Amino acid sequence: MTMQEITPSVYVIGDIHGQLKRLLHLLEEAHLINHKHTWTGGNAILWFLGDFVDRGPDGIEVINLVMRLQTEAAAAGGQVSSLLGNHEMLLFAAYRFGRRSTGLGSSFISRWKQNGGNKKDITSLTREHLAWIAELPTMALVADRLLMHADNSLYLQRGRSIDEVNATFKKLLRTSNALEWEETLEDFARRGVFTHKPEGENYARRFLSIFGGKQLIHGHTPISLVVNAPAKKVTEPLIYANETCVNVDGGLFMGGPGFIYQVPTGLAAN
Ligand SMILES: [Mn+2]
Repeated sequence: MTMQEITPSVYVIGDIHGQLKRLLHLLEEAHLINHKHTWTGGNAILWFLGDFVDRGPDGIEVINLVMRLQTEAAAAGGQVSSLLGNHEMLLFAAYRFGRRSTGLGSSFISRWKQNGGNKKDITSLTREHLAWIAELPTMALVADRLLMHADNSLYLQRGRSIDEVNATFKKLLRTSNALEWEETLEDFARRGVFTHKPEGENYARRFLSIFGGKQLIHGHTPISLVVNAPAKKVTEPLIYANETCVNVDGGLFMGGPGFIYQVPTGLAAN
């Protein structure tokens, strides 16, 4: 057996925001599912970077699909995993705290609505979904890539290793500390920390030296907004900050066709 046969392919996909049809199309195109939407990816590894819900029509259906594919992929020797996005937290908080306000800003429900909250998502949210969301990691190291939802500095403030950051978020998702929730939602919404030159690259390198990995892969910020092009034209990731960062947010909610990024084997940036 050659290395190629035993090394599974690694795929990463960014923010879906309720665009179930487009996600199904992309997964079929990549031969990760068949026309019956069953996992056909074999031992492939597929990572979602979070933000399944809000801004689009079928957020919970997207989560249902991912949960099912997770089981099917595992049975086939593959893997489907996901990070926690800020929109999963927004929905979770709207469900948990409702009209409550901490005094810092608007209520959790209005914050969620302002960020594209879809009533259909909150009414079809079950305890199983909430339990699944509460277990999602916030960061992961996969094939020498540091995966995180957002191009945002909050991770650094919440731990000094991937395990620490993940533990901090899991703990928060179990608590009813509304103020802490609100502060985290506020922080999590920020973006663009790796974009500015030359500080962006230095910042990315700091992330990689602290958390590990040769390159950082994130979503959260539609590529079309960064490059100032229509989302419809975005069909590939944006590699930037001297190849230390890869943005995979295709801006599906803005009408982008989206894409699945197959992580190149071998080392990318250094
Ligand atoms: Mn996001």
